Amino acid sequence: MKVGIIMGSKSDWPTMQHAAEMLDRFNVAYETKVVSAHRTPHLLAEYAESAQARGITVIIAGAGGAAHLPGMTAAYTCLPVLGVPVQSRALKGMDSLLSIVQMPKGIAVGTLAIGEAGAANAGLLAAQIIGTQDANVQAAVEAFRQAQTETVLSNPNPAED
Ligand code: RP5
Repeated sequence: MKVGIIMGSKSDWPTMQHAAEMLDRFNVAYETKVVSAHRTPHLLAEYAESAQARGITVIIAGAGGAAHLPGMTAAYTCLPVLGVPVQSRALKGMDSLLSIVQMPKGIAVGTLAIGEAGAANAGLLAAQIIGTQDANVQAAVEAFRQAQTETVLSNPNPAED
């Protein structure tokens, strides 16, 4: 089982690499590719339509501005699509967020937060989805969460380093 990480531009990679890093943490295989909804529309259709046959089970799609990529990808495949709004310069990612999150009824995109946190959580959510079918991945996610909890509990004083 593999995750497909796609993004509208190479300039999205500093954000989207956080999804890849999260998947690395859980030993989940993935592929990465620049696929633009408006610059390479035929490639987008071909990528999304062939994804399942290539062993992909979840697609993470990140884009900024008028961010059509996650919605158009979801239109071409029944695989779950997780959308990451990349922070734009002009509107700080509010444009990306609203254009990804406001999908009309009938085609679903799971929208994450703007920017790095959204990309990291997209990787985490993809691992959790895969974890429903893969006990090793689920155990790795549980261990990650346990370590996170322990870090907080063992550092209760906010004024201490
Ligand atoms: C979108 O336009 C991309 O997802 C990117 O976030 C934004 C800017 O792209 P570049 O002009 O940097 O290629 O398609």
